Amino acid sequence: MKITVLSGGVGGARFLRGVHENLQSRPGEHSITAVVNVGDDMWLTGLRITPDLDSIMYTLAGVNDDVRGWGRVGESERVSAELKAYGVGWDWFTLGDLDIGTHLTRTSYLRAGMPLSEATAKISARWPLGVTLIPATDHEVETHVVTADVTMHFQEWWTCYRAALPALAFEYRGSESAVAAPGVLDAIASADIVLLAPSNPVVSIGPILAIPDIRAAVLSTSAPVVGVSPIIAGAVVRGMADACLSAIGVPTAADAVATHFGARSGGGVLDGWLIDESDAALAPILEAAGIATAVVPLWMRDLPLSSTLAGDALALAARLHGR
Ligand code: FO1
Repeated sequence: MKITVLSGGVGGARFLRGVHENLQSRPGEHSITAVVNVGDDMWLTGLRITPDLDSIMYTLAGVNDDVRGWGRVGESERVSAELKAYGVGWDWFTLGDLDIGTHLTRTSYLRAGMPLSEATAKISARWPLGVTLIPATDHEVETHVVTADVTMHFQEWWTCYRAALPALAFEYRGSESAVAAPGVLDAIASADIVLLAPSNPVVSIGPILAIPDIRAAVLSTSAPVVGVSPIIAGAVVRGMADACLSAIGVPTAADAVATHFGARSGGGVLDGWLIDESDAALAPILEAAGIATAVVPLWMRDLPLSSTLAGDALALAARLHGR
């Protein structure tokens, strides 16, 4: 089976680990490709930082700091202390020493003229991830947040202000002229199943679908497109998606996010959507909107639960494939 997953960082990484674990237990050949958000990316102290690609890579490699949710386990911050002493970088955004090794490697490849997708393939080859990581685009399409007084990089809004400054809008800068990275369109067109990870709909999945040829590929793929709600019982699972959703006028509810993505039969991207048992009452609304719905436990508290959730998503897709 060929699975393609559109994914952000932390929630997406856990889901991808579940997809990989679930396929391990199935007979036959399988491949998983993650099309990863680059909207969080930025240049910092001369280094190109790609948080979502790194969260997924570290998680699948088993070296992620699962307590903090990002960066490397067993990290030290000696270089970061020196950067602070020199007054460079963002003192509220800590680059760990091991993490800087990744950023230096990536930046050396980029400086040598290599596109991000090629640099990512070389860096992620260090570990047997079992998933091919491709950035959505090789263009630097960075998400910026418009607030009442200033427009800032997403990372500053998210990490420095903890999304507490009301966001008026989100800008995916340069998305309209960006193109999919090599391998992305084929991964979507030739997939048996396309999954939307339970990532932030606005700042993780949104920037991916804002790349015109990626959205077109999702709309036209013969594979069923199934998403997993990042909202359970009207609340975000982690992160601050509610602050993002309210900014674009979408209620923080499992059905509202699905209808925001839209049913493919109505020009949207979804054929199916997974919601938590606590949201079971929303299923008829979604079915009426043309989005087939599965009501299953969505909490990914451990790897077995993540694998079960992945299996539920694949089962809904299989049911739809027959359509
Ligand atoms: N998040 C924080 O809350 N504080 C940090 O200092 C921080 C540093 C950091 C460094 C590298 C990296 O890849 C991620 C980092 N993050 C940090 C998390 C980051 O904000 C998130 O991974 C995503 O960008 C938001 O979804």
